[in-house]
Formats: sequence, structure tokens, C-alpha cells
Amino acid sequence: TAFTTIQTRPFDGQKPGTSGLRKKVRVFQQPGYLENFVQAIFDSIGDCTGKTLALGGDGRFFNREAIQIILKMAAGNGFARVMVGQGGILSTPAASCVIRKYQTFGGIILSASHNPGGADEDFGIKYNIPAGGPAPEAVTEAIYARTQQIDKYRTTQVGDVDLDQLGEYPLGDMVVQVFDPVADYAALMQELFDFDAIRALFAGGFRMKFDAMHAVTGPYAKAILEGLLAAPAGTVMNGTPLEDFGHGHPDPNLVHAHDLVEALFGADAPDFGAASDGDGDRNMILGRGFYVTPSDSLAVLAANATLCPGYAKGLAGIARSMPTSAAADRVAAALGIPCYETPTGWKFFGTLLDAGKATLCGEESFGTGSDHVREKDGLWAVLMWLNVLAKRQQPVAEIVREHWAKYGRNVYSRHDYEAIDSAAANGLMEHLRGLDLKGQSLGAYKVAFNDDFAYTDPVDGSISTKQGVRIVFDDGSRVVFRLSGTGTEGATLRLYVEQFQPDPAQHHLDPQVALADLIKIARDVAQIEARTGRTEPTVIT
Ligand code: VG1
Ligand code: CO
Repeated sequence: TAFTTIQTRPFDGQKPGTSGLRKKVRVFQQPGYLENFVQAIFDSIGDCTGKTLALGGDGRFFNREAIQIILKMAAGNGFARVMVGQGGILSTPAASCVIRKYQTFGGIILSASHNPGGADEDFGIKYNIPAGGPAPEAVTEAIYARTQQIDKYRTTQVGDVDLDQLGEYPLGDMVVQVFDPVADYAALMQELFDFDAIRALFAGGFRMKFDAMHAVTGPYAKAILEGLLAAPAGTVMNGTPLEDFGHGHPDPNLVHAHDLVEALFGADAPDFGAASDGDGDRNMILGRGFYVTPSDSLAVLAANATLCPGYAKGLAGIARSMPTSAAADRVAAALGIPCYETPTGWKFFGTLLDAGKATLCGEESFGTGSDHVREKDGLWAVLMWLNVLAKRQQPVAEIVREHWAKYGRNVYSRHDYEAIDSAAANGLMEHLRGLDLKGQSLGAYKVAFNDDFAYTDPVDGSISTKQGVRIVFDDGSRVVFRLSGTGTEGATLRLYVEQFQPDPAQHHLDPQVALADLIKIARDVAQIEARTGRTEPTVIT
């Protein structure tokens, strides 16, 4: 293979977080920075000779430049073929789908997900393994270790590839295959869901708004919702991927998806609303004037899964991240199937999905998915909801209220304190780790136990520690604290608050009201105001 070796020296801090390496674009633009990380991936995953790699991203600023760099490096490292999404576009779940379908030697996804895009904003990169999922910690640690030693990388001195024309192009000794990023994914969705029933739902006048937030799901949502399912034109809002996401923050929550929230809570609201994040792996679900928490969404989908052809045989198990509410546990118990509790981050679901132990997985952070791929999948969740709505012919709010009446309500909220001082955040976590509260009373609540969540993977035995401080009370209520592993500025403290409410007469209460005592206890015990200077969170979901 014709390749050129370029001398380089290590950069500090190339440690992947919850979901890959995320830094400011300007950090990635330093000569050698991206190259070092990519070479560290190639050096850590085994012999790349003759293999195929999948490649694409969420379309943010620097996506195209990064793809050209990675293509030349893939050629220099002996890959035979790279499958790259047309225009450099490939949603995270579609990447997982393609890696699995074509059995590639994994893939590289360029995304900083919900983080803003643009010259002064964020960029990100992660490697997904041949099973289709995010690299497990052993792999990301090997990549990080390699970045600290690296002294050269391999590339090929050839021109750029036209990413916009479908087809196969030679690049050195390698073939670049520019493919339709939507087709394989759309085909998979049609295997899982009753498209005829959903088409009939739309034909009957059902109205929906899908907010792609100017990010990667636009082309997917248009092709599937407005195309295959014949939803009216205009169902998809903000459907063209932009490099800066229209100056927005492509985070599908009540704060950032404000256009959608206004539409669903305004006059003449449609029946159903949904939004997806930058790279298409997360989702927010809204009914007319009604917000479905991600934890409830997982539970409702699990309880109704057999209405969908792909899940008609039932579920093997459910998995949720530790901070996600236990609403799914109640459904699992009723179904007589196991419910697994993992650390935050989709990479922890991979072994459970591969082993057939879990069918549905979810995180409180608007992530829902199943064993159809090895990533969370925003549009998949939206289609599953549509399938359930088409079969049940009831409004979203009614379905969720009936669910609470049957299983009880796990009242839930997450409070984020963004961009706080890192030292203060670390000090706060250290303070919490040092507490021994067992048996003590905090307000009207008695502490059953407090700990820092540690996880032993039931399939491969790998151990992950320090995954979030929990304070669990006698009645099962709990508050959880962790620091975000996806941000690029300062630290973000996440506080998760949950209380089980069996009484339907209380189910209508605003969670901020219902949880007020627990929220105050959490703020006091963690000394949030004293340590961070913040009296209120930045984002409440
Ligand atoms: C956040 C969420 C986590 C999610 C991760 C990646 O991580 O809390 O549940 O898996 O983002 O999602 P953190 O470490 O900031 O809490 V995505 O859509 O950014 O790939
Ligand atoms: Co994402």
C-alpha cells in the first residue's frame, strides 16, 4: 500500500468521555490532533488490512474536512473500503445499522450529539465496534493510552473525494463507497413496525410535528414520515441539516426544542410531537399539551411492545441506566422478565443486547432503543410510539395516564447545572462520596443507603466504578448526583430525583411540586449553592 508516515507528538486530554472524544472545533483543527486520535483508533482495533470501515457524521461544522482526513488515513492504514454516507451524513443509529448489515470492521462516527455546532462550538469523534455499538471501556482506554504514546500516523497523499455523488471511487489502493445514508435504516424500520397501520393513521387525519432541529434526522424523517408513511408535507420541521444547527442547541428537551413545545402546547396543537438530537440517537415525545418523560416513554413502549411486529414475540428483558427511573422495572416485573441497571452511556447495553438478555433499553436522557441496532435510536422510538398510537387509537396523554394508573407513577425530574467550575464540581462530588448517611433522617425521609454506583457487567464481568452518587430512602425515593462526561466547558452537575407515587389522585401533580421536598434535600446535602454559586439549575427536564 502506498502511504506516507507523518511524525507527530501526543496531545494531552484525548480521553473519550461518555460518548467519544468531544472538544471545541478549534482544538480538533490543530494540526495532528484529529489525525493522532484516528491513528490511535486504528492502532488499537487490530489489523485493518483489507477491511471495510463505515464513516459519517451529524453534518456539523468540520464534518466534511474530518471525513477527508479520515478517508486518506484509512487508505494509509490498509483499509480496502470505506462506506461513507452521502454528503458525509450518517446518523448514529444508521451507522450502527450499516456496520451490522455489511459486517464492517466497525465505524467512525463524527458527532458531538446535542452540543452546539460551528467554528467556535463543539466537534466529536467515536469508534463503534463491529457489533455496531460504542466501543466498550476497555477499547476506549486502549485508544486513550495509545494517544499518549503516539509519534507518527499514516496517510495517503491523494486528492479529496466528492462526498455528494453516490458511487464508488478509488482513493490510493482503497475504494470509497458513497452510499445513501437513509435506505438501509428505512428498510430496517419497515421490518420492525406496522407501516400500513401508521399510514392509515395519517390518512385518517392524525397530525404530527417532528422537529429535526436542523440536525441529522431531517433527511431520515422526511423520507420515512413524509415519504413512506405519507404524513402531510411540513410534518418535519427544521429538516435540513445545517453546520451550526441554525445556531440552535440540538438537544430534544423542553428548553431547547422550544418551537415544537410551543406547537404542542399552543392552540390547535397536533396529536403528537417528537424531536431528535444532533446525531439522531435521542428523542423527545410529546402528546397534545403533554410531555412524556423519557423514563416513562421506555416503560410505556415496553408495556405495549407486542403491538409492534418486530416485538410481537415479547421482550427478553429490559435494561436502563442507573439514573433512569424504575418505571421500566415495574413493567418488567409485571411481564416476568429481568430488568438490568447499568451505568450511564449506551456502551454498557452492548453486552446485554449481544447476549439476548435485553430487548429494550433506555436512559432518562431521552435515549431509547432496542436490539435492532447497538445504539439508542431517536426515530425508532418515534415510530414505535406511532405504531402504538395507530393500534390503540388513544391520545398520548390517555395512554400514559392509564399506564400510571396500572403500574403507579415514578415521578421524576433531572436538574442540570451547566458550565459550573470544574474544581467546585469535583469538590461537591468528593463531599458526597465522603458522606455516610445510612439511617439518618433528611427532612421527612430516612436514608436506606448511600453509595457511589459501581457496576459489574453480568456478561463479561468488567467492572465500572464511580458512576454516580445515590442517596436512596426507605420508601424507595432517591436522589442521584453525577458529573456529565459529554461537555466541553467546565463541568455539568446532573441531579436526578425520583419518587414512586401509587395513588392515581396524585398523578396529575407537576413533578417539580411533587418532588419539591426531595429537591431541597438534594440541594442541601450536596451544598449546591455554597459550592457552585447556583441557586437554580440551568435546565430542568
Ligand atoms: C449524556 C447523557 C447520557 C447519554 C450521553 C450520550 O451523558 O446523560 O445518558 O448516553 O449523553 O448521549 P453525560 O455524561 O453528559 O450525562 V449523546 O446523544 O450525546 O451520544
Ligand atoms: Co446523540
